[in-house]
Amino acid sequence: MENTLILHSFGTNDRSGKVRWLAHELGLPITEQKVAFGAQRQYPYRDLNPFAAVPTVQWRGQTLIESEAILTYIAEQYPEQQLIVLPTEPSRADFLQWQAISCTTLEAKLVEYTLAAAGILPAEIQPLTEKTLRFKLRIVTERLPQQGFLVADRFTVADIHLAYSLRLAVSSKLLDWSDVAHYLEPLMTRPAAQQAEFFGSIQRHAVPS
Ligand SMILES: N[C@@H](CCC(=O)N[C@@H](CS)C(=O)NCC(=O)O)C(=O)O
Repeated sequence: MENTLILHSFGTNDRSGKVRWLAHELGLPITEQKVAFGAQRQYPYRDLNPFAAVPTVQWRGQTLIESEAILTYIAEQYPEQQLIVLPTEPSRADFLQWQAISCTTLEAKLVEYTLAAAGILPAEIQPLTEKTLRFKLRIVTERLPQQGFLVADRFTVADIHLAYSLRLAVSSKLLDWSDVAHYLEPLMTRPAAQQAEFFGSIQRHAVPS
């Protein structure tokens, strides 16, 4: 199909989940190409993504890498869906700021912390990053909206990026579920998030005991 997005990923929990969620929001057909762990460092995969990481997307004749850029680029192709905040909108600065907090300030450190906890990366990473992460996550939770979305009174890709980091923070016990439930629960009910199985790793937190 012309609009089918080919998504290279390890599974549902890596950053490809953000692309998968967006694709479902937009109703884009997805063809999944699973990458065995380790194969991302080999050819032919590195012909697609020289940086040896997932996600990689093939879409409309282009190869796209870097999840933040992928989400922005795809969302921009559907301006009527208003999934990004435009330079002409009053909330533009807030939108860029939340994206940067999620993708730059939090995400890489959280992924490393989680992988260290799982024994995939050296255990020393955890004590080196924990204090900073706990501090920054506390500031984020203080700034979360009491209800609704991060910016512009609508769902945007900034919510997808932050939800990815918050999900990692909850599953690695850097945050309590109660700190973020009011923000994440409405996102978890979105059909596209459920189709993408985005919150699978923390679903049990949302089920009342
Ligand atoms: N900034 C990149 C990071 C990509 C990244 O590091 N992906 C991880 C999975 S979430 C990966 O492929 N790790 C394998 C490796 O580093 O060898 C993005 O947002 O796409």
